[in-house]
Amino acid sequence: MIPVTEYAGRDVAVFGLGRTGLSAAKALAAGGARVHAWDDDEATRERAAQAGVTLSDINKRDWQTFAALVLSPGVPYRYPQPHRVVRMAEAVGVPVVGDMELFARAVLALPERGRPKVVGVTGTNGKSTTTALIGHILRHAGIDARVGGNIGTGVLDMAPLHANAVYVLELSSYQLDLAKSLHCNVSVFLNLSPDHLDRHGGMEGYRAAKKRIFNGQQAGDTAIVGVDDVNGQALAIGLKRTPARVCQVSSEFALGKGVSAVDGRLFDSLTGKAVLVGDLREARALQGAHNHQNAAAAYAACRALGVDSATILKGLKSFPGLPHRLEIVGQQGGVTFINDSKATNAQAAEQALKALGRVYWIAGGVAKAEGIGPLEPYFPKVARAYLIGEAEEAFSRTLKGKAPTRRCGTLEQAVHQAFEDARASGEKDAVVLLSPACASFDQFTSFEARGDKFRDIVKGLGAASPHGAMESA
Ligand code: UMA
Repeated sequence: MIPVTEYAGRDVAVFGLGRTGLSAAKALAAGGARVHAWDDDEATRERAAQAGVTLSDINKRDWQTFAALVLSPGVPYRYPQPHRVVRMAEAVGVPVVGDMELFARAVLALPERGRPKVVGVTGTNGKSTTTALIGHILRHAGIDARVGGNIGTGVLDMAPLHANAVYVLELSSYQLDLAKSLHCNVSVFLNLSPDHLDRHGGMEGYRAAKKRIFNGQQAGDTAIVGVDDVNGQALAIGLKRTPARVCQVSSEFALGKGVSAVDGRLFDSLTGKAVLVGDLREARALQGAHNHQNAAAAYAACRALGVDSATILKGLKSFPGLPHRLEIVGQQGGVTFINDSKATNAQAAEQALKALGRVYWIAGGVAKAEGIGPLEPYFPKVARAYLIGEAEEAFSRTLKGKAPTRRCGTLEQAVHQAFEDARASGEKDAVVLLSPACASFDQFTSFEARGDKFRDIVKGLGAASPHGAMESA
């Protein structure tokens, strides 16, 4: 845990008692603050109390007594409308901050040479993989790298600050909105496409939140920008006046200056002279152009931290990958099952459809505004789509006449039917892909729960099958 001493002896409201709120409450209490923790959900409050957090109904408190409100990222800050507690805080001038802000200030409070290095990673897609990949390479290089943030560990739950450590943080737009003092020695911006627009009042607000990752950067820092999409390209041009060194990365273009990974061949042209580093197609867990851009960004970040090219290449090749991202969860009777549950929007599902050949595709859940229309170029690869959840009807309309569909309702039904069809097809190397292009909340508590369920159902197929046990991967 990273104790937060800034509010020692003062009253602080903590709202939202998921991973962020619980870790913030404990870190503040450890630093000597009087914590007033609350959540709208009763069961969550009970769990927090069992975890040792002191509850206090902040709706009934005099807000003038609070030094700050620590808000969880999942609680609406500005849009669609500020949560009640935000309005209560702002009405009396209580600052609203996030856990990343508390972390940022704890770092800044240290003498300069006692500060750890901070690497921030953001983007609409690929940020978890890139964050984990940077952490993996740094550890491989013998560096004390700690990985956390949006990837699943509240930043204040991470190991205490240490001068020689590197904190590699995945940063969501929600977290960046509430982290005005964050200084990243290395900032990575991978890509931008519409997502979470309801929470940012539209695309401009979303873009502005993501761009905050570069605020606070100084001379000697590095700003890494993915330029495979127009938003990244515009951003790279707009960053001309930053004091940080700007490094472009791409899997589409052979850059004159930067890091490129066209067709998987990783080139370092950071000094303006292109040097072949290696072939990413040998990196098992980094298949597909999107992963090649993630790898190029991780390479640039680790170079900025002084790791040599050969060590980085070894780290890229030994990266085991992350669960729920193009994760092979089983193979049976010539059918491979791939769990890409993290694909909660069309852009993320596009990366899977692009990287794979013909697929028996399971999709659906709570659709994003763009639906699956943008995936039309990949519909010819779809042997059949197995639709689940709220999006069933809309997706089946989009696919009508373009790819065969089956409305399945549940994930369980979808997996069984896809398996049956894939096996009956007699195709060599048939693939059943869960890449939903949707949030999971209509049927699951999270994309992780959805992916875990997929893994369990696939395992169950093996047990039920007359062809013997599932080979797991
Ligand atoms: N709550 C209320 N009232 C509300 C809304 C929420 O009381 O109106 C309460 C809920 O009852 C719940 C708590 O707030 O108890 C939830 O807080 P939270 O949603 O911020 O969840 P945490 O568990 O703190 O997880 C957050 C991130 N979640 C979100 O941003 C939605 C996690 O990212 C992150 O791993 C974690 O902090 C640690 O940093 C998840 C995520 O889905 C993976 N992120 C989004 C994404 O990647 O697209 C941004």
